[in-house]
Amino acid sequence: MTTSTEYEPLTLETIVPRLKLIEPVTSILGSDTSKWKAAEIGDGNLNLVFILKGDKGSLIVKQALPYVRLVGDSWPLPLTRAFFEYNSLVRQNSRAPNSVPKVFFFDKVQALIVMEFLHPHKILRGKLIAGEPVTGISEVLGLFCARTLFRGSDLSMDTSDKKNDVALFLGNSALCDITESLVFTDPYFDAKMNHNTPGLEKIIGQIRGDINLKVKVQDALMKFSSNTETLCHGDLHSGSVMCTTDDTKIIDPEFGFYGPMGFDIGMLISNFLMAYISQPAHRSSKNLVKFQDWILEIIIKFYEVFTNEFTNLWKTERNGILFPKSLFEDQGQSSEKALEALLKNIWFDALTISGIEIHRRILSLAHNADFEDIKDEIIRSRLEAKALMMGKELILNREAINDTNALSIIARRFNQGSFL
Ligand code: SR1
Ligand code: MG
Repeated sequence: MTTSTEYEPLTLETIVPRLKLIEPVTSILGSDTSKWKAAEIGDGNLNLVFILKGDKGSLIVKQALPYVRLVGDSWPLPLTRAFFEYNSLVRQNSRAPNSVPKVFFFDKVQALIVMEFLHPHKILRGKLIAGEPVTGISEVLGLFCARTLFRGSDLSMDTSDKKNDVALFLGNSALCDITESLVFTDPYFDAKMNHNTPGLEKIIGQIRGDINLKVKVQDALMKFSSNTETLCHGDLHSGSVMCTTDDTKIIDPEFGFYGPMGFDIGMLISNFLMAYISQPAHRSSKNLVKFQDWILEIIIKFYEVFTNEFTNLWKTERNGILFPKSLFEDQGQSSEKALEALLKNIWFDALTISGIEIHRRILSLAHNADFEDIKDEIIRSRLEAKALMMGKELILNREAINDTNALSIIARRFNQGSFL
């Protein structure tokens, strides 16, 4: 327990006295608290994040603030998001072992999670900007998505457990509200907190003026808000993945919610696509093509691993109420067509989400460093224009994009194109 029974944000001065009586903390750091050193390392949009080092080891202490850190206390946000992050981490750890940080301690009142310090891991987005490849990343991400999405759904879970969990996670409505506004709605009108690179106005006009596009985006929002297919990570962008040269972990599931299977997949793919399109601003021409090719290979391999593992789980762990073996295999009938149709739906949902995520990262409040770090506004707007147009294509013409090879061809086309 921390020393205070009422919520109080940690500071560099209070973190040691407040955590020194927590057994899991002392057993990892060592009991000589005079050796403990703390540093605040949070650079995300929402929370406080400290690293705490002792003579025996190190830990991460993450604490929710009662407001959105990016904006300040004018935008209150419930502390309960730490509870949902903790519960998501527990489920992800059992469904996709070794893919998320270990949790050592959770304090609901303090909205505080003590977890494994991933070292020498770096945020994937930074590595993509720096041109640093990661071995095995597609496998980890593909297995993580297949296992968490399949095992968190009615394909696998006991249906009353699933319904109770859906009810629990409905409480994370404030975080869903952020996604409903910032991701699905704000990019498509002149919302208050929006900002964009100068020069994009004509393209923004095209996007916001396209009724068909807005209808498709709202269809996707309807699925997001109403379709409780599975427990999604909820914010699976390249800032929620940490890597070394050969290890990958998934972090930060505070946006956890029950939603469509394609949501996490689409968000992840779009972050690789944005990394791909933004590369010319970060690489010399000598290394550019090779690294861009690597990013597209990652998308292809990730989705192949995802579908293979999802298929494997379909065959071996399909014990829920959906597509039961009693209706197919036990009748001597194949369930392959059902699987194929489900995977197709997931893919099309993912393409739509990819397009939307690209739009929001360039037009809404929270932008990506992939583009935001480009100092020259002319270069940035040219690259952002390619991404915005590609996003539009993914949303409007998804039926023509059958697989990741077709998606790569489209990415290459928009990378070559000029839209300003
Ligand atoms: C106000 S929060 C902005 C964004 O940061 C988080 O990582 C989510 O992506 C959210 O949309
Ligand atoms: Mg986050």
